[in-house]
Amino acid sequence: MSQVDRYKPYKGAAAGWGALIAVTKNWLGSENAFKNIRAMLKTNQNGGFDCPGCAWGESPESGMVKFCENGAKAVNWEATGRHVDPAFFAKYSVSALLEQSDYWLEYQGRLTHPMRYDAATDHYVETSWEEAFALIARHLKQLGSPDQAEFYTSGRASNEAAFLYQLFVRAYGTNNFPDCSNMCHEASAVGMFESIGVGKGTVVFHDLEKADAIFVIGQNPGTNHPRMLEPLREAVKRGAQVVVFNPLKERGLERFQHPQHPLEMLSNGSEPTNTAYFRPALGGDMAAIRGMAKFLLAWEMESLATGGEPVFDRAFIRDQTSGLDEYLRAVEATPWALIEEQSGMALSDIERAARMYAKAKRVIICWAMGLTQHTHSVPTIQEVINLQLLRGNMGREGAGVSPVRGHSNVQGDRTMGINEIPPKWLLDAIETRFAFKVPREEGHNTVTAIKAMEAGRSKVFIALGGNFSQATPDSPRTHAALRNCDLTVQMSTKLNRSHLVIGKDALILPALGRTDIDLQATGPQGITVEDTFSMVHISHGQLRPKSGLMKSEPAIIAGIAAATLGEHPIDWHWVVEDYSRIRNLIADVIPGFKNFNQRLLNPGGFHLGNPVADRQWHTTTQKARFMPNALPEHLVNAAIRSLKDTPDLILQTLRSHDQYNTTLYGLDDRYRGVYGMREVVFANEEDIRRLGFEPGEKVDMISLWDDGRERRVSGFTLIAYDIPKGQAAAYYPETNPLVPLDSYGDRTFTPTSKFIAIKFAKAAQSSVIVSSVA
Ligand SMILES: Nc1nc2c(c(=O)[nH]1)N[C@H]1C(S)=C(S)[C@@H](COP(=O)(O)OP(=O)(O)OC[C@H]3O[C@@H](n4cnc5c(=O)[nH]c(N)nc54)[C@H](O)[C@@H]3O)O[C@H]1N2
Ligand SMILES: Nc1nc2c(c(=O)[nH]1)N[C@H]1C(S)=C(S)[C@@H](COP(=O)(O)OP(=O)(O)OC[C@H]3O[C@@H](n4cnc5c(=O)[nH]c(N)nc54)[C@H](O)[C@@H]3O)O[C@H]1N2
Ligand SMILES: [Mo]
Repeated sequence: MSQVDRYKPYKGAAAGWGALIAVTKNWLGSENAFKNIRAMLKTNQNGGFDCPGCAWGESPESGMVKFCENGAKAVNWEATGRHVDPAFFAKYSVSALLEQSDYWLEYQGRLTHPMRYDAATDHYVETSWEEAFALIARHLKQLGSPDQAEFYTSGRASNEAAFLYQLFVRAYGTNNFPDCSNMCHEASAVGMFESIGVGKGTVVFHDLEKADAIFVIGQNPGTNHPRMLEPLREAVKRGAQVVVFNPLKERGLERFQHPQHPLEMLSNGSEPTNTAYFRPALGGDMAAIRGMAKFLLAWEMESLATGGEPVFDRAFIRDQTSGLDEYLRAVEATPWALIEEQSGMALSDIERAARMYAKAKRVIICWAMGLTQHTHSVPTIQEVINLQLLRGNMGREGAGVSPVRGHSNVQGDRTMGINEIPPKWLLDAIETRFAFKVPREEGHNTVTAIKAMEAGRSKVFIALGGNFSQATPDSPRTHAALRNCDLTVQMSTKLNRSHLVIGKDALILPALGRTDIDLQATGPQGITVEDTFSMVHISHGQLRPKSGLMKSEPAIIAGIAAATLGEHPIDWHWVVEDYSRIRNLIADVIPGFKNFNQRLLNPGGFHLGNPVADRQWHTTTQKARFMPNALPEHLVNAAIRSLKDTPDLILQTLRSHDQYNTTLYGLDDRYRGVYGMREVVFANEEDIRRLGFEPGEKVDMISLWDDGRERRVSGFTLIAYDIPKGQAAAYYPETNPLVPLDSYGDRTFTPTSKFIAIKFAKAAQSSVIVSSVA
């Protein structure tokens, strides 16, 4: 295929025929077709397993088959017939594997045996579980302080695994919990907690069915939460208003079609009239929403003057909130010109959005990474909440905020105590329940963990899932930090680059996944997860594991804990014989989990409850707080920390349709019309020509950050795309070398992956894989 053939704009609707064809191809390509079709029918069903894809939840009563194209990919990817065993590692040295692409590595199949790195031969060799546990214990015990070890978690870990993990790590003596959510929804948690006293979404599935308007900001559900298309389509059908803020025209948000409705698929989806699509500048949402608030304020003043219909919910504001005056002063003080400049939107569009907002009695605002991966993400999210408070859209049916979570159990992991800044009540509860002391100091997040390893202050890195070396920013720097460790340990299902970018000693520990039958001493076990609506339910794997040597995550953690802690008040092996024993411990320590085991018998699980639903505000003022943040002074300066250079464009890094974070299922991005390639950069044709390039040409991208390091990726094909001027977009993780480690959100440490100031340069060499950066 020529470069030109590889880019063909997609005409269909999201979740239509293209999705069906893709699912079928995926099934047939998995080498396990028939078994997996049976498994798919059990996805998100009572008695079946929770989809290992995204954290979207379901209406508890809906009896439909609940999976989507990308859920099918996730299941098939895990349930592959291929495997990576000792013979594979005998064949390939680590250096040889480092030459392979990320796609190739994971494609090799499931990890089946515990393996230890042998530096003398540069190969992994088989080891026993006992030896592996003993090696970890030896390393951990010889550290000068427990704070010299890092314990990473990726959001697929079950509640049971996460709870045991944090319990072990705290018993060992540190709060170093770098976590994928540091790179994800951290800003939602920080911003919401301060404003309304909870760090999670305030709505449940049924609220989406009641809303008069749903705003979807900085999120691409057609790819990343496909099951969300169903309630969006329902909303459009019943005449509710759907409003999108996204600089890219994402297909799943333009046309609304039922993912599993054949008749509708024939019509190829209509573009309904009760939807609106606004295209802000990157990082411009706070200004846009401030502008909407400014319109609401003007209309409220008018109604006060004329005695007309109130615009604000005055009773709600009086009884439930604090800080209105100061907030309104901040709104008044924000100049219209600054709003226009930062939002990248015409004031007439902001006014139109404000009218749709004000017309709706019940509004839900959803968001994802387009809001959370910026310097000013916390004030942006607080501005979303401010807007909602003006009209009392909080703590009532059909209204609220929904930060749509990423990984299928990332929310549950936090609930279970994976938190580098642990709340006091959690530590107290652990000490009350168990006879040991836990550390009280704050631990490391993802960015500070990388810095500690880089400086040699941390020497052991242990990962419960994920792909730390590729998901994190500043790849060459992060890789050097990992290589600086004495020991790196990965509990994983599939081979990835984090098994190759390693410390002096390294272990691969093969873990069971969501689809696998998890057999322990008392029989097959279920694990639990919490979805984005705070529903907790149980999941039972359906497929026989590829090898008898794989262990479940709880069993691996118990093995490490027992070897490291020796004689201890917790009998680690006993609790994993029957996971209801772990759940009893959870019930004793974590609020909301009383009678945990019994409540799981309820089909669909149970809701954890949300104080906001009862208009209880666990904030410093005991009210919902208006937060009077100022707009950032200058978006671009913050991004490059210097006035010396002006960027050509601002780059956002995002997901294609064929990937799950660093896992690449394929090289296509169907809805954006890209086939068979990932090293592409989308830009506006006028920008491409203004900068002296042609569409189809290859370029290097260099990011601007004033610390004397060059950050460059090479050989990216320029695609002329429908994207606002001044912006570019390219896929993660290939562009992670461009994200400076020190460019992170205020108060969140979340890398600013959606706002990178870049320059283009003529391609220096043909394409480079992130991998070869050693
Ligand atoms: N199939 C699949 N599903 C997934 C994942 C996956 O990789 N594949 N990942 C999971 C995870 S961990 C997560 S966190 C979620 C991620 O879900 P998303 O947040 O949808 O993921 P991204 O691809 O990062 O998309 C960001 C979207 O925000 C827009 N955007 C970027 N910057 C801005 C901005 O400044 N303002 C506005 N208004 N919009 C902006 C982009 O154009 C894009 O549409 O998905 C989860 N589900
Ligand atoms: N530039 C840029 N960087 C980003 C982002 C971005 O938008 N742009 N997004 C960020 C976000 S939102 C997130 S959440 C992070 C994701 O960061 P991570 O969660 O660390 O990365 P994943 O790619 O999801 O991890 C994939 C690996 O997890 C392992 N795995 C899969 N399933 C299981 C399981 O059930 N058990 C175990 N033990 N292992 C399993 C497999 O070995 C697989 O290779 O990346 C962040 N990085
Ligand atoms: Mo995420």
